[in-house]
Amino acid sequence: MVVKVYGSYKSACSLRVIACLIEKDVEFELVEIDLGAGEHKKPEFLARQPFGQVPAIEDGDFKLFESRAIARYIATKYANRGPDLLGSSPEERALVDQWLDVEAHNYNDLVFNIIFNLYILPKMGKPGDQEFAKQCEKKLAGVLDIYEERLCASKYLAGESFTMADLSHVPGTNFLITEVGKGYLVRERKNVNRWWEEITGRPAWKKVLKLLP
Ligand SMILES: N[C@@H](CCC(=O)N[C@@H](CS)C(=O)NCC(=O)O)C(=O)O
Repeated sequence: MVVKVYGSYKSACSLRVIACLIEKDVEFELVEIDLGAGEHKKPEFLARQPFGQVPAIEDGDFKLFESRAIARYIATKYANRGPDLLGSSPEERALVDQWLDVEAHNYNDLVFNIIFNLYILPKMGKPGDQEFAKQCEKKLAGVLDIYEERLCASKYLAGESFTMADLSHVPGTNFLITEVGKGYLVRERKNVNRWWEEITGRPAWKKVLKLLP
């Protein structure tokens, strides 16, 4: 069964799902939603995702939205295929969940606000809020200092193997580096840099990069 992903290669949240599908070697088809044209706010898409945001998926008759929930669903359904992204013992699973929650609640918004104000708004011909972006960068540096400490003690965020917690960070951070030139936030932290090289050097992420416009 081919999983249909309603999203965009320009969206970090869609890439989170696509990276997971590729890690798990699950066949998928991207149904491109044109964000520039506001297709995600039209009734047909709102029937899939009532908040008007990509991505959403269709796996046979089963429909789901929210990128992290989708990624967890795929990793659970295809647990016996590819790397174990969720952990096997209750403790391993809890650590994956802990760092996934950190990504969702302490990391993602800061990255998004920097990209939104320094890249997306200017691209739309609107001035971004430079001061707000600066404040977010300062807070993000503080979060990355905590990551540096964690990654000094373990190879990956949730322990010694690559999991969903690491994968979930990749698409947004990639945009932060490539579109906004904030790679120094990673490079200037020895263990964060080592981790970043490791998680973006994976064959699955290299395949994602080849799909990008
Ligand atoms: N929590 C949602 C967030 C989805 C999200 O923010 N999607 C962005 C693209 S990465 C989007 O659709 N933005 C357009 C909008 O919010 O109008 C998820 O993880 O799926």
